[in-house]
Amino acid sequence: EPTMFEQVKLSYSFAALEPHIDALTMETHYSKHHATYTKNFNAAVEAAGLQGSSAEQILSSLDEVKDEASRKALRNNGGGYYNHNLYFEIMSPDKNSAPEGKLAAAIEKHFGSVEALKEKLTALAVGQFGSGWAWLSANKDGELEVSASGNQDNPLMEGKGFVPILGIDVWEHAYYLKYKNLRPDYVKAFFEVLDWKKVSEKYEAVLA
Ligand code: MN3
Repeated sequence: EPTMFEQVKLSYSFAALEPHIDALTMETHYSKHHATYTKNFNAAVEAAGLQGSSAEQILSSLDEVKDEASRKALRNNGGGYYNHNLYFEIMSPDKNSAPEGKLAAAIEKHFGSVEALKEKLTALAVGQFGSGWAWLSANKDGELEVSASGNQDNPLMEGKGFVPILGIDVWEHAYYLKYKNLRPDYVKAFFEVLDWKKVSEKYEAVLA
């Protein structure tokens, strides 16, 4: 039996991020949307014979998948699987509200301040037309980059060696129940539950 990709286990309850992210949105997002991406990714990986590869490997080398339908299934569902694992991992009810260690220094170097970075990420998240994500990514040299992408695409797929360490889901399913059309209010709320300690750990893992 090959190892299957699994959803990250939540370290908090669905209601724990209230009032910023409501419990019903969290439950639906995790138990329905993310669960479906994960199930379909596993099926696509098996169909493509890629068992044994990591999600990072698969998403970084989609060009090597010659069958178009297979490549599309891996891209959409693999992105959905990977992106949501990151998203759910970097939120927390604990108030870890500032970057730590090497990440704190890198943010100051690349963006000037955490506030300036948050402004850039907010502009990208709010400005992303339709469904997609805003990202903070890092490479092995410690460089940081912000970007946005449509659908379930992510920086791994660009093949430039940048790994996402912070992702803001701006699909309507991430916020519509509570915030309706007010995406800027959701993005503001996201930063209230963003666990910078986790993001700092992710940064150091990319460097390692
Ligand atoms: Mn989502």
